[in-house]
Amino acid sequence: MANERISVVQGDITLERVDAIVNAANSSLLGGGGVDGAIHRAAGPKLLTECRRIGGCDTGEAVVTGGYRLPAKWVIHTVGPVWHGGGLGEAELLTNCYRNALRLAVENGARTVAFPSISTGAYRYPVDEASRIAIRTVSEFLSVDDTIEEVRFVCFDTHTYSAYQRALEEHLGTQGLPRNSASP
Ligand code: AR6
Repeated sequence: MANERISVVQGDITLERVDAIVNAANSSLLGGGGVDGAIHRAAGPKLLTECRRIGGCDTGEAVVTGGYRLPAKWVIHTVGPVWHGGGLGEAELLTNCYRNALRLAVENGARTVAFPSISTGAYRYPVDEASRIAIRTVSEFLSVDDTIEEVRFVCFDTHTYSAYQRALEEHLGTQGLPRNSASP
């Protein structure tokens, strides 16, 4: 079941022991604040060197680098959309971020992947909407992929954590499948 491979936790993504963590980067790939800054600090300077070599990444796209000093073997950098009110294709771009990041995870053989809440910090995407897109897109991806064993949403603060939990519960509800329900 795709949904049983999705979990929501509260914490710092740089500490996650998964094959790949996803970075909410900007299109320069040269680092920044928020989760991007935390990932670069924890990975060490060689991450920036590799990002510089790649040269940049468009909104909605994703690129992969090594994880260097991180517990994760890979960092998948994706660039979320800046929220401008929803009329500039933000939902589609955010969907592309999750899809393209997971596609790269599969191509590199990652079996466990951790995501932060892309675009809901400095880029101001409303977290209720962003969390629904994140859960739905990952669930759809996992329903046609059987190589990824776990996708973990790592939420930094309580507000974000609650939104993702709610989005996951709602998603399970729309599918009429209670989580971990026993078979009759
Ligand atoms: N672990 C998990 N989540 C975190 C961590 C962490 N260590 N630190 C922050 N968050 P943001 P964006 C959460 O702003 O909105 C950067 O400067 C944070 O609380 O990091 O996509 C880039 O360079 C929030 O819930 O990413 C770009 O310029 C979520 O991560 C720009 O910000 C995303 O917030 C990208 O903005």
